[in-house]
Amino acid sequence: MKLIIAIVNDEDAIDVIDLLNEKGYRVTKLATTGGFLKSGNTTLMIGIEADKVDAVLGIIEETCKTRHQVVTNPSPLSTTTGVYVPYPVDIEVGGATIFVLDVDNFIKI
Ligand code: 2BA
Repeated sequence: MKLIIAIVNDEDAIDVIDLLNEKGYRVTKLATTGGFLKSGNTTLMIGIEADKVDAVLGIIEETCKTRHQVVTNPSPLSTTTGVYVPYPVDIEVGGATIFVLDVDNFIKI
């Protein structure tokens, strides 16, 4: 048994969940927040048999798209005055960040 933990963009979450459900995979959706951007993303937990991992990763890959996001960081204008001005930085947010964990016990009561 494996547990896939996939952090995906909010905008892709519904599509990937729908597709996973259509193919018979069960999913738990968590509303999460990225530590760097401090903005919302979605974490999916998917428990599956080991031989289904590649199929699930394929569905995530085909659904979740990489995006560019511009964040505004404060930049020191002068170290002596301590004045900060914002400047835009382009960052690439991945289609999905995925952890595949081994699960020893899967219990349903
Ligand atoms: P955030 O932490 O909000 O990060 C969003 C994007 O900001 C990252 O995209 C990366 O491009 C950039 N970024 C993050 N930390 C950075 C840093 N210290 N310096 C410069 N740029 C940085 P992704 O790497 O695709 O990550 C998307 C989201 O996946 C992250 O949102 C976080 O919620 C999660 N994540 C990524 N790697 C993780 C890890 N190793 N452990 C736990 N969560 C992770």
